[in-house]
Amino acid sequence: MTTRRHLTLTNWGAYEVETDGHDITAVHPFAKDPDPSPIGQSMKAVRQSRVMRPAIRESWFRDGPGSNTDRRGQEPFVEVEWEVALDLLASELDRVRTQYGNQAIFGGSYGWASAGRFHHAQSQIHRFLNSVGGYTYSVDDYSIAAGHVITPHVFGLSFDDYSDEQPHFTEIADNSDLVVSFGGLAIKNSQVNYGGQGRHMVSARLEACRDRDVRFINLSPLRGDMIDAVDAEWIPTRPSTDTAVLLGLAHSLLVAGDHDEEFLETYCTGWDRLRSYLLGESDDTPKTAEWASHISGIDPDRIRSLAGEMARARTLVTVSWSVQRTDHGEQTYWMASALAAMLGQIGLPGGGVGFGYGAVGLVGHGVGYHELPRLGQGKNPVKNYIPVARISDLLLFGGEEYDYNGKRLTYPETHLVYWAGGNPFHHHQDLNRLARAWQKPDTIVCHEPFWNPLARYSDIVLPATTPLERNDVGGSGMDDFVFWMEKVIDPVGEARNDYDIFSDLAHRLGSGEEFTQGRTADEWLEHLYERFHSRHSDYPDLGELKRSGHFQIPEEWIPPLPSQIVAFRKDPVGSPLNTPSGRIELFSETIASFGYSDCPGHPAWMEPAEWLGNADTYPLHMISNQPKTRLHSQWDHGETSLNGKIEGREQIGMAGADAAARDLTNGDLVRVFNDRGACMAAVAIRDDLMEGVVQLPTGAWWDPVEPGGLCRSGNPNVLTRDVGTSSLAQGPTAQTCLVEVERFVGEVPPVRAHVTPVLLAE
Ligand SMILES: Nc1nc2c(c(=O)[nH]1)N[C@H]1C(S)=C(S)[C@@H](COP(=O)(O)OP(=O)(O)OC[C@H]3O[C@@H](n4cnc5c(=O)[nH]c(N)nc54)[C@H](O)[C@@H]3O)O[C@H]1N2
Ligand SMILES: Nc1nc2c(c(=O)[nH]1)N[C@H]1C(S)=C(S)[C@@H](COP(=O)(O)OP(=O)(O)OC[C@H]3O[C@@H](n4cnc5c(=O)[nH]c(N)nc54)[C@H](O)[C@@H]3O)O[C@H]1N2
Ligand SMILES: [Mo]
Repeated sequence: MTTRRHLTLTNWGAYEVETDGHDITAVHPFAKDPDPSPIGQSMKAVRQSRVMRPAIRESWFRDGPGSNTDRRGQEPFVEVEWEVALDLLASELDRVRTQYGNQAIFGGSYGWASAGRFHHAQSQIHRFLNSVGGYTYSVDDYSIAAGHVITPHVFGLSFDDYSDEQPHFTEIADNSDLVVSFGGLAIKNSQVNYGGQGRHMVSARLEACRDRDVRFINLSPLRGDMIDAVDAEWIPTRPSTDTAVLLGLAHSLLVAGDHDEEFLETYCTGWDRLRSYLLGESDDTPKTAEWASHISGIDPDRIRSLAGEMARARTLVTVSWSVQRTDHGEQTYWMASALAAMLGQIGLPGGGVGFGYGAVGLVGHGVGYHELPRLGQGKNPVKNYIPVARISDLLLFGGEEYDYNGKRLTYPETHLVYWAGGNPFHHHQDLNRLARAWQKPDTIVCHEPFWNPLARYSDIVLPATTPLERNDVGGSGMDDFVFWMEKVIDPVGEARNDYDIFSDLAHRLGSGEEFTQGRTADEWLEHLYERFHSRHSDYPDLGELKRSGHFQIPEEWIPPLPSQIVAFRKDPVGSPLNTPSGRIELFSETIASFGYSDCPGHPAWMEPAEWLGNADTYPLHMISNQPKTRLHSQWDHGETSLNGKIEGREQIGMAGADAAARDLTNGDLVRVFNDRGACMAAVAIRDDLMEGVVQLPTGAWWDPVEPGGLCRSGNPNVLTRDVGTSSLAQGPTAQTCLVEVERFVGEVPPVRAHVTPVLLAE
């Protein structure tokens, strides 16, 4: 038996994948990666739980669109020939667009899909749907929706542009004395990056900061959100109370006279309004350290002393993405920015405020954006869109109006949902609600490699290849590597590339030429790369890239990151910010003019819908953070993910006292529940978790015993709330969630998450 090795790139790093021609026999980390992710080992499961042939839900197949939609997820599938599936789907797409218009097709199709510049599923589906007349799309993301919407109001920069400008790690090591981190800087998250990365560097970068005596403080419910190597001080903080802590720090600065009045007068607008709110003049509640302590559980003396330490050092306030994935999540970023403004260090090296360090590997990397080959997506003639996390509302409330960032929008009526490269039954909150909303459309289509819950809950399931089954060029615009991703094995079963599926559909719907431009997938790769290479002739050509496997872009080739904030600091009049006032907006007339009761004109504390301050029926706050052993739901059936489970269930982290109060010990199977749903999990007693908080990672494939029933595998999204952050951003609020945990009694149902559904012959 001969084995071969092929280099590939994933969203969690690069690997050399070894195959005997059929199976994947070993996965070796990329030689240049100092800190590879264990997630890659799961790719050995490439043949497991696969969708082998096109499959159509039985009622849909027999009785047509809209039949027994309440049976989605329960019924067997009929396996059909590709030609049959594509004919049926093409005529259904045509029916919906003709009868209702293209806005009746929801093609937002949010999700991380896989690395690879051409076979990127989101690019493919959007290009295809545009070519057939368009679709209702989605804006923002699940990661940082509130951040995306609030940042331009405050800094006049898009969130992404602000993130590019915020101090990068080398600058922090060289200049910062103190990093005060809300939500920490979880190293497991930095193992992942959208589009991939050549090297995992965040641990090394943090160690460099430590070697330069940068002091770290971790305000978070989990001590493990900061690596041990930096020896951070952990200040346990109740979830969803960060805005109150930030206000308490701000008040402490103010009453001690430690704030930078000159910065606030010169560079900001609205300081008078925020000041009066801090002092309680506008609402009779001074935001004292005691007030913040009462809400957050942090000692008031520590809040005061920390404020003093921050004022007397070069301080960077960092806020993780997670802390805005919460009720009123906009306020955390706005208030962190306001606190940084009070410290007067915004625009100074290593000072100010930054977001999402460690959230993905390339935040704070300091490498400027560089171009890579990319596939054009065409133009979408449909103007309807939703903030991405309003998917259930879209399906439930077609025709109804809602607020979003100063606009009054209307949900269109949706008749067809089309997904490729994402998993709503992973990413969305309150899955039982989503499952009810999911019954509304006539037809739900997905391209999936695996029989995951999205595939199970679709009507038409088309088997897609994974990147291991195709050639591509890989890389992310912020990384300093480009990869040739070489096909490792032949497509599993009858799986086809998203591109080939869409090409055949486009031909059936009259847009074949527009979509394909007469090229095969491999011809597209060559075409895109050649076009890129004609502008960047110092890069290797495609032949050379194929031979070498990867190319490391020399640092001096990469354009420097922009620095509008630094320019503004130097000359606030000559280089104003792109806000209405030209300054940092501590009060926003624009936001105030929207008149939202859940998002006033300056940052404010508003009690979250669910938190430890109102935890009566459900006494525990559940954090559902990103899994260490997977990327979201991807490769949940692979070895790294399975090794993290106990008897096939996710582990729920609990403080010793909370476990003891429920007479629970390590490994016990429990039922985690609230009014929205229930799931099983296995107890893991942890000393790095604050009391009253439990932690259940996302990503287990949803596995309900019956519609609306107990999820056997431990998907926390059966418990989370599906309500937007506020009328401003309408972002997801997964972290705002109370639960109770009890010992599981009765017969233990076996996990069925990775089992293929019943498949019938035509
Ligand atoms: N409770 C809770 N929920 C959360 C979060 C949280 O913190 N707490 N975080 C949220 C966040 S930040 C995010 S980004 C989302 C992530 O949510 P998603 O991005 O939707 O999750 P993934 O599991 O990455 O889904 C990708 C899907 O694409 C499929 N796929 C991979 N490659 C290909 C391909 O080439 N072609 C096709 N057709 N399919 C492919 C995979 O099999 C997988 O099913 O989850 C969100 N959900
Ligand atoms: N291994 C792995 N890495 C990933 C991903 C993955 O699936 N797997 N997903 C990637 C994606 S899409 C994204 S968007 C990023 C997300 O990056 P983040 O949003 O930063 O990640 P989380 O893991 O959700 O949360 C990080 C920590 O925030 C803390 N936290 C939660 N709520 C609060 C709060 O209210 N206050 C405070 N102070 N702390 C809180 C929790 O202790 C949690 O461990 O991660 C990326 N990295
Ligand atoms: Mo995300």
